[in-house]
Amino acid sequence: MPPMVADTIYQVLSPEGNVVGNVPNLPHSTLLSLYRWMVFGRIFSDRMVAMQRQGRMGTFAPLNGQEAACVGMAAPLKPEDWLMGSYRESLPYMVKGVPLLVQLKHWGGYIPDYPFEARCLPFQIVLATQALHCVGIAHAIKYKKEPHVAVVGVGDGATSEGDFNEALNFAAVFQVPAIFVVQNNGWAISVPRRAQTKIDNFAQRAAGFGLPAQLVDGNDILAVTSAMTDAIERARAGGGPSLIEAVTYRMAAHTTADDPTRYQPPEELALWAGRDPLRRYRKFLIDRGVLTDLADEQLHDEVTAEFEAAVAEFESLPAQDVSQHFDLALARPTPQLARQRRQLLQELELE
Ligand SMILES: Cc1ncc(C[n+]2csc(CCOP(=O)(O)OP(=O)(O)O)c2C)c(N)n1
Ligand SMILES: [Mg+2]
Repeated sequence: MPPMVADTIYQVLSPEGNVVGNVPNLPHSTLLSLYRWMVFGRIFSDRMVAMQRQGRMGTFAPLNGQEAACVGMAAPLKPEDWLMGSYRESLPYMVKGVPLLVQLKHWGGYIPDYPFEARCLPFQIVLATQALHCVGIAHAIKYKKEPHVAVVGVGDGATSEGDFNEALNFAAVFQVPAIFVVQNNGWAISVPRRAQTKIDNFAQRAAGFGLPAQLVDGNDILAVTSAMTDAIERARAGGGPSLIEAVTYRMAAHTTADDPTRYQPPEELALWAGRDPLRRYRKFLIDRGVLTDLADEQLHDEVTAEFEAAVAEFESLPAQDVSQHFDLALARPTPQLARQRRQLLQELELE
């Protein structure tokens, strides 16, 4: 079990891609699959931003720089496990089984049709609420004596929300199989990480609630995967909840509606560029003979083709009936909602 107060950062690969910790015993196919998902995440994020700029996509929250934390939090889960997240967790969702087309639809303004089999709730915009949903689901898993776990991803800023702290307390008191993953990406829009807490790191929060916690290098896919695997196995075996802080960095804008050059120091960006999660893992795979330059090129081509095929499908969909955004929200709409519905339909000349 990890210590109650986390103060050392767990790392398997150095930023240069050298082995500095215990390499998890994973078959080559799994090592490659982790890499493929990370490459997919980078291409997905870059292409989504480009599409938004071209007017082909809605507002999007990029995940550049966070690929290791995103893939590592989801890859060790089994199909029956649950995963909850925010707008920053679209990549973990796809790793868990939410189709790319569903993510394109969600970001593109369609009512998202998440398949139940993926066991992901539509990602939350209201910060930290997903932590309570996760604990509720974990409580149900425990009540039904199922051998599953529920994982939730939240940001560093979301840890300041009451919902997050209530969720930690409930999870610890009821010893439910929940795992909290804090993706500490340095920023909550323009608010720096140091403005969120007076203590050294977010993992230390857990001790006050009676949860074990682990601080991991969130740009090191092997460290995140190992820490998650331990936490999941422990929770599955009845060992209770835990928290993992993945220390990473947002290498892009908060969303396509943000201009980070107004607040993000260029030297900080340069420092983190040297800690790129993809580059370091690629070097490890090449050193181990798991990947070659040629295979990497092919993989990039395959992933790009996969993305473009889904985009073609997305762009051939009939337009979303926007009245559904209102009609599916409340059984009896408030007067304000009814007014907004009318106004939107008039503006779009649909009424
Ligand atoms: C309850 C609530 N308050 C405020 C907001 C507005 N808001 C959207 S994103 C964001 C910053 C969140 O930062 P963090 O939790 O670190 O996640 P990140 O965006 O960095 O992944 C804020 C304040 C919101 N969505 N929900
Ligand atoms: Mg953040």
